[in-house]
Amino acid sequence: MNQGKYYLTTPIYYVNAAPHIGHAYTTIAAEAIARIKRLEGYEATLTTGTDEHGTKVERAAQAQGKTPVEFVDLISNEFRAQWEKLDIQIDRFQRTTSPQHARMVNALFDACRANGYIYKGAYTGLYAVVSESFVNDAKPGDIDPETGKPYEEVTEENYFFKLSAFTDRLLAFYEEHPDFILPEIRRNEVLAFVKQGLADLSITRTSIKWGVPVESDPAHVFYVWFDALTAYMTAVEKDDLWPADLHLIGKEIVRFHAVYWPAFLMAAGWPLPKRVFAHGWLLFENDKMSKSRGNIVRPGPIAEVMGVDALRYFLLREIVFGQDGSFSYDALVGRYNADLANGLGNLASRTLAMIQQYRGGTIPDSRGEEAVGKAALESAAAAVRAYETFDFARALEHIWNIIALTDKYIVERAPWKLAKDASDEARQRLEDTLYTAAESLRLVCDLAEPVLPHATRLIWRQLGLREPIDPVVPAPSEWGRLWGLQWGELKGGQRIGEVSGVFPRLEAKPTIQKMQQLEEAEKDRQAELMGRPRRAEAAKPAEAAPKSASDLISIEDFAKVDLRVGEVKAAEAVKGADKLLHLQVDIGEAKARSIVAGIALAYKPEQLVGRKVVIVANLQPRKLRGLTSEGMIVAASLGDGSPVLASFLEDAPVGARLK
Ligand code: ME8
Repeated sequence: MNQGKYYLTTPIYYVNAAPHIGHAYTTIAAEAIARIKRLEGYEATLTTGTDEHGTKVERAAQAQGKTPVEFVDLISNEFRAQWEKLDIQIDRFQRTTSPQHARMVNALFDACRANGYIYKGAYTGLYAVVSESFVNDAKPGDIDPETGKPYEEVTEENYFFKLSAFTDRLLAFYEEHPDFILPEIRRNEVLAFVKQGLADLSITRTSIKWGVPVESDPAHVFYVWFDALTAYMTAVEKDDLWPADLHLIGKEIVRFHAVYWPAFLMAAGWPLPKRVFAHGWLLFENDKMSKSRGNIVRPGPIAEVMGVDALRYFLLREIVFGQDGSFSYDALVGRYNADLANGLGNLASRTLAMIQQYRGGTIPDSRGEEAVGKAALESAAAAVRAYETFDFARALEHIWNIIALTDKYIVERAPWKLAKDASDEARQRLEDTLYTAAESLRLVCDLAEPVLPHATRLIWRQLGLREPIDPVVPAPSEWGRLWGLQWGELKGGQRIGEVSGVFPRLEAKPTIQKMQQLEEAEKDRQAELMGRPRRAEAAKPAEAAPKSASDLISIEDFAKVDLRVGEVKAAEAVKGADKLLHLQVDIGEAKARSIVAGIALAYKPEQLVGRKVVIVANLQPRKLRGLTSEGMIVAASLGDGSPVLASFLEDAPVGARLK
């Protein structure tokens, strides 16, 4: 029954943020797919890892007084430890700083170069001097917030990849492999992007130090994606598992996986991965959860309070795989109580308790109720089909349908009444009923195992099945037997194990409070790990106050700054600039001032309208992103750079001057 290998990957996560629930989402889904594939008879191998190069990492290390190596070791270990804590079974953990990886990246480069797809050229871009890096999303004339001056245009020599040569070959490839990019909406996006024609890609830098050196030209290091994507191959170099059967990723990196990566491999003449599946985003309060937005939830506290399986179930049941979905604590506890406590947990405890009570803990010798068996197997087959397309939510719906129909059947049969009837017929009906309930429970556990690996093992043991045991958990050589999906596999006469509850009901309020408390502690711990000050310390002044007389200014100097009370009349996001908001601020003049402020990560536009703020009203106007900014909004800058707007305890009239 061995179907051969199945190699799948998660993204190789950046070490510029500690792991959060968004990373856990992909990793849990990938691990569940690995389990599904094992049940289908494949020898599945799952790779995850950490993407550890680049300027941002170098700077983060520097800010902490650490070498890049010390810093990346720390954060990479944090990822590895997180997956261990969540008991996610990872087969390979690939770091981009490993020596084998450097060899693999160079091998890919050399192969592309030998085939004529690499050339040296000049790369010109806007350069941020302080961070020593090119700024990808700036336009000429944009101001570098770190210097207050426009970004400089800098040209450096880079190696380029001839991506332009692959437009037609990629389109032909997508045509021949309609399932290469899933879901379809992502495929259409990629097709539209490639059809516009592709520009060549700069794949090395001389301005960056922290990267994989180009062996044949060590002044250069490889630039992020050429380095990171290759990690998928490094991880399995020794096992001969390439090409990957599946790259599971978030939708924001589909272009790198579905355009650049196959083009690099085509250029090298190496085999291409078989599929890229891009899932949606986990949203929190309707916003993408991300480190830069700071609206992150960590998986650890949820697993600690509600259990790992509750977290897995919520993520895979609540969010349609491929679409965006929201995380909320209320929905998490709601799902848990409705589906796990009242659903699976209740079916397990009532079934096992009845077998204990009415049959002294022995599974009755019966084939069970054929009609229930038939309906259950139909749902089971539908669940397996849904799993095959990674539609976890649908699969779980079908599995829970088996629970519902079994619950209904138990209520109709009323075994508690049958137990009081001494007739042979009632006795037989009771045996059939108990067997049916137990067999349904066994089937549900077989099907739910990829999502609920811990609870299902617990229930199997309570059903008296050893672990691993046929027919429930086949040995690796028998993988694939399981989803033959039979009815009547439980053996009559078998003793059940010790019965204990799975998924006890949880009271929402204290459960949520507990998770939120742990979340705060975890946030602090991670902040410390990442070298950012804790929130309480973040208020410390970033720079020391001036000490010598020559550092002091006169009152006249201060009077030159025209500070005014203003009221925000309108606020909106600035397209293409994550950090900027465009405000209209009334300072008592005929017309409201147009002000572009770098506060979008800390404030939502709707929070600002109607709010009183302090404005520097006599700054020279300047252009930002094509918008004129006629003033500056005053804010305290916390240690991590996040702003807190200046405001008044008492009401201050619009236009009043601060002196
Ligand atoms: O992009 N919702 O790494 P990264 C869902 N190093 N998934 C989320 C998420 C959210 N809110 N936030 C993160 C990189 N993810 C590169 C990858 S691969 C060769 C290099 C998950 O640390 C999702 O899988 O920014 C997303 O694609 C990935 O984390 C981004 O991780």
